[in-house]
Amino acid sequence: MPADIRKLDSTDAGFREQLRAVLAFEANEDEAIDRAAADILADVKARGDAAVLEYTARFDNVSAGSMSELEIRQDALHAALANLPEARRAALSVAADRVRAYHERQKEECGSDGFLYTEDDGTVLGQKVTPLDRVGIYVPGGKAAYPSSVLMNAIPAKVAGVGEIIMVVPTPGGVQNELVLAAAALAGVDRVFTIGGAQAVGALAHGTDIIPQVDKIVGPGNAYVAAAKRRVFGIVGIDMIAGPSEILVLCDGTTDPDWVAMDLFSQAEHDELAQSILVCPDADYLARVQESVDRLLETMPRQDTIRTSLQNRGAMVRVRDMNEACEIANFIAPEHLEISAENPLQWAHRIRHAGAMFLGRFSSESIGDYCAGPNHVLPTSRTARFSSPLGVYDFQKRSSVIEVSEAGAQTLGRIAAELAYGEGLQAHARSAELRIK
Ligand code: HSO
Ligand code: ZN
Repeated sequence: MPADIRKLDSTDAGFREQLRAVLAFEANEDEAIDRAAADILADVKARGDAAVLEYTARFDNVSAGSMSELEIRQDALHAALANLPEARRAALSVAADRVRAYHERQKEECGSDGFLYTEDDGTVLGQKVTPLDRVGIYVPGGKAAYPSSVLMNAIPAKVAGVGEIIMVVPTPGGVQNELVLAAAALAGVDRVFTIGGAQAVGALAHGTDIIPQVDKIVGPGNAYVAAAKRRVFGIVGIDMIAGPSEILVLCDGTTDPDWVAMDLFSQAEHDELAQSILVCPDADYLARVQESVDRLLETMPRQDTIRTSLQNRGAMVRVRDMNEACEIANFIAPEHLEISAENPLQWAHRIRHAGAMFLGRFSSESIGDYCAGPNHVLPTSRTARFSSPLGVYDFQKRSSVIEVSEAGAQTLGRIAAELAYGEGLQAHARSAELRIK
């Protein structure tokens, strides 16, 4: 059965409206789910481990007498790594090394040592950068349990210098994902608990007798996890609430259509709401990609998910030229952007909004998903207009440093006092004035 992908043409009068309709996505902030998450959080806050154990028994069908039984110790994590088939272990460790190397470079380039400078009168100003003390990483269980995401979340935290990394991963029916545990070992995760859902988020946010309270929770999860993360934001930091994954391929019509079709599939197979869009100036080429889609789809184990995703949210857009393709990319601000073209750099210069850019026909998004090195946790749902990939900087914070010299206290003190009187704040004014000779 072929996939009926929507076709758009930028020369059509209603094009912008049609494009908006393709992009429209209602984040399902279901009230009932939010209510349920709130109740679970309150219960976990009040009753700690006992509540988490009860929910784990109810939702994951895993019974334990105490929370300590749900901790997977370091030796078990390392055994999972050692027991992997050789090729899998080698691939995972190359991926981990490359992700680490990239984030180490990121740490250097982002000036993570902060800065200090001295003014003429001896006043010193600066910024101190400090890694977070303790971070929680949520790893989904079941269908969307991705070992690669363990690497992508834990390694930048480690590189940033986070003191302790606590991972939670539900194990429905008690089934552990060995590759997830192996990835935790490689990434240097400190402790792992087999809990999930809103109860795990609550445990990390509030702390229990056994589970340490963290300062920030990162990682994707289902609607309950997302609702819980939203609710604990402020008590702890959170990363982002990720929407379905997206790819936008800009193609000049010179790439093998099968390659492009498979790139669209690679996103579509994630879930039925994932979005794959192809933009190209050549109508014949689009038709050839559609042929590839129809032929290759039959060969895919996840063809039902791919077909539904392509039919629901996919599109092929014919544009006037590659300049217009770039303009559309900036409007869409996709999570992943492939520029599958000759001389991709000439187009990349025009791109302002994209979570990650894959340049040239050899740069498949899938390589970026696993092992290129940059992070695969990226802004979705057009948030690349204002946010960035997960990185070392998400696991650090900054403090301002101010050391006013005696001479500085004279000049700055007068300015501060003047402004304080203007605001009617006497104590502020006097505090500055007392230091003036
Ligand atoms: N494309 C996903 C990441 C992923 N792909 C994990 C495979 N495993 C979101 O960027
Ligand atoms: Zn992927």
